Amino acid sequence: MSTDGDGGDGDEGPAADVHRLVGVRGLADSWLGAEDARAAYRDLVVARRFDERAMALQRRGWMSGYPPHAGEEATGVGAVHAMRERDWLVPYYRSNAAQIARGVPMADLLLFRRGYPEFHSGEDHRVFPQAIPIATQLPHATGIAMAADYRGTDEAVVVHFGDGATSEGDFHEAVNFAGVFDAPVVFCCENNGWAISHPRERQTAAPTIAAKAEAYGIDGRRVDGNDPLAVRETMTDALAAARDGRPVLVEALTYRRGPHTTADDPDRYRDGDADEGRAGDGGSLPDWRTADPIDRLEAFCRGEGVLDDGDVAAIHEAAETAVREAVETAEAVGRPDPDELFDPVFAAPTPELERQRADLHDFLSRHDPYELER
Ligand SMILES: Cc1ncc(C[n+]2csc(CCOP(=O)(O)OP(=O)(O)O)c2C)c(N)n1
Repeated sequence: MSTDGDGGDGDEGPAADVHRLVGVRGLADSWLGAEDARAAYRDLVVARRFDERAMALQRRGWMSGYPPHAGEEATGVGAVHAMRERDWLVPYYRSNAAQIARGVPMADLLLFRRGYPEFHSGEDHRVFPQAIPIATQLPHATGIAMAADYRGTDEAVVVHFGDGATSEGDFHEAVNFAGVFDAPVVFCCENNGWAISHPRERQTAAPTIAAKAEAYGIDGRRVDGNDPLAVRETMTDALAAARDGRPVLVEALTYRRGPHTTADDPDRYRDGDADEGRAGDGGSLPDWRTADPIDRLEAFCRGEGVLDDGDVAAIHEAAETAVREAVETAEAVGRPDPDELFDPVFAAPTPELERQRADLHDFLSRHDPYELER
């Protein structure tokens, strides 16, 4: 697939450039099988349930903030299902679904949000910590890929980021380096139509995010980001190319349904009804706002005879149990020590850091940050 995204006639237009499976083909027209579809469904359901419980935990003051991913699960799940065990995942703050699919304990993800720095990573699963600053993880991903290449391994790297991140200098440096040094990395952009209050069409004048690949001499591809099977196909091809020294920029089209984070109120800057085709091109592509990845995959799997009522009920029940146990594990850990925020920053703390530590202790002596906890 090319980076072409600026219209054209008939099948040459942007819609034709978007790789899809659900709603377009059957499993018989893919190398994926019944168990692949079931596995994708299981991971989507767990990730959605995690998101719902995490939102509720934040609302009752258990953690200070949370960036929901409802509706975007398929991009992370599909990408992770394309990875090999020894590949590396470099996530950002909206990548919980990818991390869960990769095996990072859900309790750890919750405890990271609770304020425990030691619970931020997934070393056992070759998952880096979630990047909170925009795009800083991209040069890291290229560096990890270059290191894997120098060491002569066959490992590749998948890095996730939003559409807003593609406007950062770090994006340019990371993709440029990857192109020049043939780094085995796949840049997987989760284009959810918004960067907080900034809509996609104000983010870049480029016709698509994938089109940006051309400037770096690498391949750019677009995929239905609400279809984990299409994402898996695209990412599998992209990872094969990356292992061959040809990095790829993948643009997964999806939609941020909820607020940017629990601190955000999207009603102040967007009108859901007028938001049609924000991530896509209008016309023949699904409406990303309502094309729910779970509903779509479930209907697809039922049609393929891959899931029935009993399977669906069992998968939802197992997800409920897994998330409940993760929440119980996290809740049992107690409250983090605020000094842990400062201790790992420098070997010897700077005067400014000590001033900030004193300010925090002063604040905590006057306010109870856990007053909402029940
Ligand atoms: C370097 C940096 N600049 C600004 C911010 C504030 N910020 C947090 S999220 C965000 C928008 C990011 O949007 P996008 O990359 O599209 O990802 P999304 O949140 O939509 O998944 C911004 C500007 C930040 N975290 N880091």
